[in-house]
Amino acid sequence: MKDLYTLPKAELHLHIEGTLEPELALELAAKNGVELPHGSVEELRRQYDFEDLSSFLDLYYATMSVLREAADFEALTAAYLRRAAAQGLRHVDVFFDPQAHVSRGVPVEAVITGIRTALDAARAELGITSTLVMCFLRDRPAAEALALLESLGDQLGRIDGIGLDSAEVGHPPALFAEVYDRARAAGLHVVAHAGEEAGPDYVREALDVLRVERVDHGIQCLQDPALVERLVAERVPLTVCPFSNVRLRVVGELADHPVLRMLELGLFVSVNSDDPAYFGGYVGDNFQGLRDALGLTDEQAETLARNSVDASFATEERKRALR
Ligand code: ES4
Ligand code: ZN
Repeated sequence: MKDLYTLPKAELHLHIEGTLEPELALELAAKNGVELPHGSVEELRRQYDFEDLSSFLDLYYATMSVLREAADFEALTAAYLRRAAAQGLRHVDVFFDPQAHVSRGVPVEAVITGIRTALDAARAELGITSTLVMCFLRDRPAAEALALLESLGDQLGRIDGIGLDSAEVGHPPALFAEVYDRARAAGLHVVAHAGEEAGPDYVREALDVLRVERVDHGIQCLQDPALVERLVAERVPLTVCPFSNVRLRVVGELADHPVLRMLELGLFVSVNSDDPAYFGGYVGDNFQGLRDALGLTDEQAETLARNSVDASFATEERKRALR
């Protein structure tokens, strides 16, 4: 059987703030004089029993308050990339949530500089290529997202795409139509979370109104056979996150996860870790979990890895090298 940890792959759905392990969170809290509600590694980890997306997001936003300056974002990203290399990752499209930092008084340039410095170093040091995708928080006003995008100035050239995340239900994609129009006009890649907790309508709206290139999660498409047929026909990539879905109770247990069924239906799926520090593992761990719970075959693993490269924002030259 193949070693799923050394199988070369790409990660397309990874929130860099979701890679903040308790040890680093506490170290940065002490350095920056930030008080966390949970004062030890054990106490922090005990909070990782989530009811749903919203209960996770509360802890996620609270814990990331320890990130204050560029060096913190660089340390966070560098630590992730070392783990990513050990999980067989050769390319990553990294998400970050600028509004969660700007709203605490951290300048967006500090966030981008920190993350980019580590991403650029990883190219030479770890052989990992990357792009950077700025996500907007859908539970904040679209006007705020638009204002942030418009205010980027020089920083716009340091990001490769935009995404849409945070609490999904009640915050449909169409609210962000103008933001996406501007981003596409600026030549940025466009993706959005849709069909994680909300239903097939959100997936359809992300495609029709935001004209996304990939759908993050998307697993609720299974409720709608006509939508599945369309996603197959249009070869729309779905960035599926098995551990995340189980931890956030979107799916009962890993043995019930539909990702292999989705593959058999002809959907263009990849396997991703979402917020690996919170959901029990990194991308190789997700692959291994699928083997243990669902009997993922070597052939299925190779298809998933190949899909991750093909659906990534790596250059065509890089994709060829990784196939
Ligand atoms: C997220 Cl799992 C998930 N869903 C939506 N938004 C997010 N931000 C970070 N993780
Ligand atoms: Zn996500």
